[in-house]
This record gives sequence, C-alpha cells and structure tokens, in this order.
Amino acid sequence: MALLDILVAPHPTLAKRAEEVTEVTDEIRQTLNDMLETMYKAPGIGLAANQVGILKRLVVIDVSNPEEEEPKPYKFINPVIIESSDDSSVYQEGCLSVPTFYEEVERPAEVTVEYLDETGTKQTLKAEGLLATCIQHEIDHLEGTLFVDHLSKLKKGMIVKKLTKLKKQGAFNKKQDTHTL
Ligand code: GNR
Ligand code: NI
Repeated sequence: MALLDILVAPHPTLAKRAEEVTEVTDEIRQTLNDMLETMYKAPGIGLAANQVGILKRLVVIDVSNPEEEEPKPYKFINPVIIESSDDSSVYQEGCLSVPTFYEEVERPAEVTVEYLDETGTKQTLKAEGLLATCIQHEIDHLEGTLFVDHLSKLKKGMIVKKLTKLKKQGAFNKKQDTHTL
C-alpha cells in the first residue's frame, strides 16, 4: 500500500481523458488499493485515477459515514453510465483537486453504471443520492472534467484564478506543515 500525491487544478493531467483498462492485472488491483488508501487519508468520498496522475479509467468511492457504519469501498474499472434519471438533484460538491471550494451542482438523481470489478467481472449498479452524484463526479474526472466546469464561466474563472495563486504560495504543499530541525 502506498499514499499517492493528489494533483491540484489547474493541471494538464486533470484535463485529459483517461484510457480504458484492457486487462485487470495485479498492478491495476494495487493501484486501486493505493487510491482507496489515499482517498481515506485525504479524506474524501471518491477518487479518480487522473487525480493521482494516472490516465487509466479507475475510480474508487466510499460514501459510508465512518462514524456510523462499516466502510463500504467500491472499485470501478472502465465505468460507464448506461442510464440516467430525468429527475435531478443538487449537491454541494467539493473536490480533492479543487481544495477549499464548494459549489452546488445539479446532476441526474439516479444513474445505472456498468463497470468491471477487480476480478474483471462485469457488474451493474443502480445508484441514488450521494453515491449517484459521486459516481458522476468521478466519471467526469475520467473525461478530464471537473465540477467547476459545470459552473458559470465567471465562477469557474474566479476559482481557477484563486487556486493558481494559492498553489504559487505553496498552500497545498504537504511539506508545508512538516517542520525541519
Ligand atoms: O470528497 C469528495 N466529496 C464530494 C462531495 C460532493 C460531491 C462529490 C464529491 S467527490 C470528492 C472527492 C473527489 O474529488 N473525487 O474526485
Ligand atoms: Ni473530484
């Protein structure tokens, strides 16, 4: 297991389309486990491979409440939304690659997703609520899309400008809070 570095926008890898996984190997399973560890540590409820600099169609999600339930990790390989509900829901979204910014995004309330599990078996999952929102947020990442791309040009521009400034100041460098002797 290993912790991976999470990229912060604007970054070219976050804007690229991730490639389909052609074979579910031990390396893929290892990457999924590292992504889960990285997601729990952050902490976040989802993570797409683009966010850790890997352009493969891999997503991990766990929307369970750590204070009230057992962990419920999902691992998705090559996820595809095959059905979306007509009714939508609005969630205040955040993103580990857009730290400190939260905005409302409207998306279909229910989605059905097809994917390969870590054994390479095809699975179908129908999701609603936060899980449905998170699945769509993560599949967006695989297409190079961030939640800020769903906002007005003005709002997105403002957030990207502030992120650029914060990055320049080293605000998200993990070494920042490590004191050297
Ligand atoms: O941790 C996360 N929380 C979240 C909240 C609302 C909608 C989507 C998310 S996903 C986000 C983690 C992340 O950046 N995944 O890509
Ligand atoms: Ni995200």
